[in-house]
Amino acid sequence: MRWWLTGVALGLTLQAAAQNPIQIDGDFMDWQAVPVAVTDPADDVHDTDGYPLGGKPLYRAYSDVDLIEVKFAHDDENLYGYMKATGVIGRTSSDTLGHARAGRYYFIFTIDVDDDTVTGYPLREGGYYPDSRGYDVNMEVEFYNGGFNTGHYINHEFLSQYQVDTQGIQDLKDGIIRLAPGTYDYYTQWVTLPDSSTILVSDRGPVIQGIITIAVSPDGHEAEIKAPMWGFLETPEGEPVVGLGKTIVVSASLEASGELSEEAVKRGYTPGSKSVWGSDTADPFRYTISDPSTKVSKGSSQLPRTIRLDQNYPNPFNPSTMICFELTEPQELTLVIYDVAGRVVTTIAQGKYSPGMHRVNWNGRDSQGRRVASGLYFYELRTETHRHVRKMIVAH
Ligand SMILES: [Ca+2]
Ligand SMILES: [Ca+2]
Ligand SMILES: [Ca+2]
Ligand SMILES: [Ca+2]
Repeated sequence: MRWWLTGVALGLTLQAAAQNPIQIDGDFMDWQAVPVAVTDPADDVHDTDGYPLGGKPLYRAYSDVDLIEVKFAHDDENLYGYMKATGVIGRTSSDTLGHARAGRYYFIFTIDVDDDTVTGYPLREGGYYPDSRGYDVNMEVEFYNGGFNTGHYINHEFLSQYQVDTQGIQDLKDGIIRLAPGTYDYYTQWVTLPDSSTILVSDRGPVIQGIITIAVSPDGHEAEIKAPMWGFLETPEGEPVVGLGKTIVVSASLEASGELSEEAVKRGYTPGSKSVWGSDTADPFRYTISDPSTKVSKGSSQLPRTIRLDQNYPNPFNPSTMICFELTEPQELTLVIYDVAGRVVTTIAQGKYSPGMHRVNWNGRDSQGRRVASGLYFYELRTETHRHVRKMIVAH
């Protein structure tokens, strides 16, 4: 797989082609070539909930959530996040280890996917009081009761619990997210499984290993997360919510219940007995999920939009579906179907195509003529300068 890194601004100069992709393995050599996205002061952890009106929240002595450095990267399919903390990332009290209660710890990347402060919710944390606005979705990991609990996605674009329970739940079943104004309090939270199904989850739920993975360094100070972009689902128009070519704004936070914190010790609490919530957020940064194919070509950032690839119809489908694309100039291209593991299933179009709209039918069979299994597939339209990928679902 090819591999790209992008800094905080647009442009070709920020691409550093690393030799190896990030591995979620608890080893951090793979992050050395990735530029620091943002640094954060040490010892600036604050009370998660207590906001005197217009004032700064209360200080907390809590090194485990004291964020000091953030990095961010991507490849064709995934977003990768890195955080460094003064203390131990993911440490929680555990009732199975004799603590009085089970603690919680959150490793959070909050994303404004449309770079628009009207959609999404405000974050009232960090060094940028009073508000940083516009966050639509999260990719995050919850640690609970001494260990990993879930790596989940969150959509914060609801204005009432009623809206969550009706539209939100239905949208999740349909695999879509609407970009809309939201609040911190109302959200859907889900784990995506490798077969592309989603499970609605809530905090402290059962341990579910979905497609988001995390690894913490042996000393606990560093952690790396991988979140496949397709797990953020699609807009009602069939566009990926998070995808190649988009510019997003990212905010990194650590937050935890703090039964084992220095603050709890300072207050004389019995170890693991009481919550002393604390969180730390770094300044948000803008990040372009550079489309690799537009980057390798010369002067590509100035290229006109020459190709459009539409959502297949019908979708989900059985047994066949139509894929439409439009060219504004003659193009040499391939249209290839991949399975979720990235294996080529079949090539359904190849050669030189004239300007205009083209329709290609796929009969749901691989290159050997065998009917493919139900599930998620990708179709990729590739030319010398562009590459577009969309998802589709075969449902027998
Ligand atoms: Ca690694
Ligand atoms: Ca900090
Ligand atoms: Ca937004
Ligand atoms: Ca901070």
